[in-house]
Amino acid sequence: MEELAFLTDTAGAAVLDKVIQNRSAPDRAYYIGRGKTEEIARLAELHEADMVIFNDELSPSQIRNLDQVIDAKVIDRTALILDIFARRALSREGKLQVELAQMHYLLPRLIGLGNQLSRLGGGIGTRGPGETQLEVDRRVIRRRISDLNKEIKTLRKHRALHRERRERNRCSVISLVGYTNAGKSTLLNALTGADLYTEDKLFATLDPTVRRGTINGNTQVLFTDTVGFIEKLPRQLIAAFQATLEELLAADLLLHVIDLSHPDYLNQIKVVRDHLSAIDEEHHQREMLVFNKTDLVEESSERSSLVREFPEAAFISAATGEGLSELKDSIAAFVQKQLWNLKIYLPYSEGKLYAELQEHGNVQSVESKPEHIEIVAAVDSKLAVKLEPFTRSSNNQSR
Ligand SMILES: Nc1nc2c(ncn2[C@@H]2O[C@H](COP(=O)(O)OP(=O)(O)OP(=O)(O)O)[C@@H](O)[C@H]2O)c(=O)[nH]1
Ligand SMILES: [Mg+2]
Repeated sequence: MEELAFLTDTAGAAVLDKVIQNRSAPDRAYYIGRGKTEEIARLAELHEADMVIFNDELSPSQIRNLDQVIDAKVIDRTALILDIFARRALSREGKLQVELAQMHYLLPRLIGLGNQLSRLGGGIGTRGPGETQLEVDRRVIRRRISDLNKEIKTLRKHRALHRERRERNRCSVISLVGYTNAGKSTLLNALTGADLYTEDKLFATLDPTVRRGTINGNTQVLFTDTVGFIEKLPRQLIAAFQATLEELLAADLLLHVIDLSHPDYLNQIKVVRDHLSAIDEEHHQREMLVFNKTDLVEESSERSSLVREFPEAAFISAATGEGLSELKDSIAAFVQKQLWNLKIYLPYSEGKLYAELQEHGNVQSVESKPEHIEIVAAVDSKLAVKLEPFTRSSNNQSR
């Protein structure tokens, strides 16, 4: 409920009152009990509230029934989050993805909405003979869904090209993931000197961002930042953002950023991990926990039990810079582990390979001997395969 209030605030509305009902199961007709519905109706009137927001997704008929008793607009958690996303989306793809989610949310809820569809700005086609307005509206929405899917697909193809180019550069990709407001964008800024938008509101970031960064002097990596997760993230949004999320998870390393100052951070870890598992079951192999906002909490016995439970985790403050250099060391160590450290005895005739090694290998030393060049380098597996014939000893540090 605290989070719902935060979401409401983020959407630009003021919270007047909160009502909680304990029930063993939601009521089919009203979600809450009939008596509670009347109580809320009276409260809404007393406060002159414009809106009543429920902290779960309501069925179309529940919204309709509640609407008849309560003299204020009734919306659910899903509609609220969709609204925030719609305000936050800046990129073309983000906007299309949010609209797609909105259309999927709207489709089963058209009954009883009457002519409200025009509110969405979607042009309603001419009514065919014998068709009800509802059928026309549904047809318009289905067509819009299919158009949106097509357009998103085209944009995605374009992005795949970017990805290829990135892969050719053989840069490790490190994605920041985590609960919304955990400090992902702040951390990206701290790691790369970027200037991303951060705010003490939910879903400040919606569009994926990539920034180049250098870890400990010579290791080039790409950092990506994108939308945060939340409990009960509307499935329409997950579906619409699926491809973006999959791409994000295709990273070499996932920095799971956690707001240590949030009272519910342990549950937030679980929520994020559940979302990640739904996209990629193997994600935990690449996950590194980063407990952020240490400046807001006192060193406590809780901290030492966290260290015991998550020995690999980093404790940082993206705001003050505390722990950042240790985090960078851990990232560098991880990236290094992805590479093969080779001692290469390269004949002088292999000029092309030598050039490739200089360009893409992390060359540590070069020594010219009469019969060959001795090179010590950390290379990725692709280059390691090519170098195989000229390698005598190699320590495979691959994960
Ligand atoms: N005190 C303190 N505040 C922080 C720290 N890191 C981030 N913040 C604040 O936490 C809020 C959220 O930070 P963001 O970087 O926008 O968080 P995010 O994870 O990108 O959030 P979304 O994009 O909304 O999902 C901002 O007000 C930041 O200034 C930190 O280490 N200490
Ligand atoms: Mg952000």
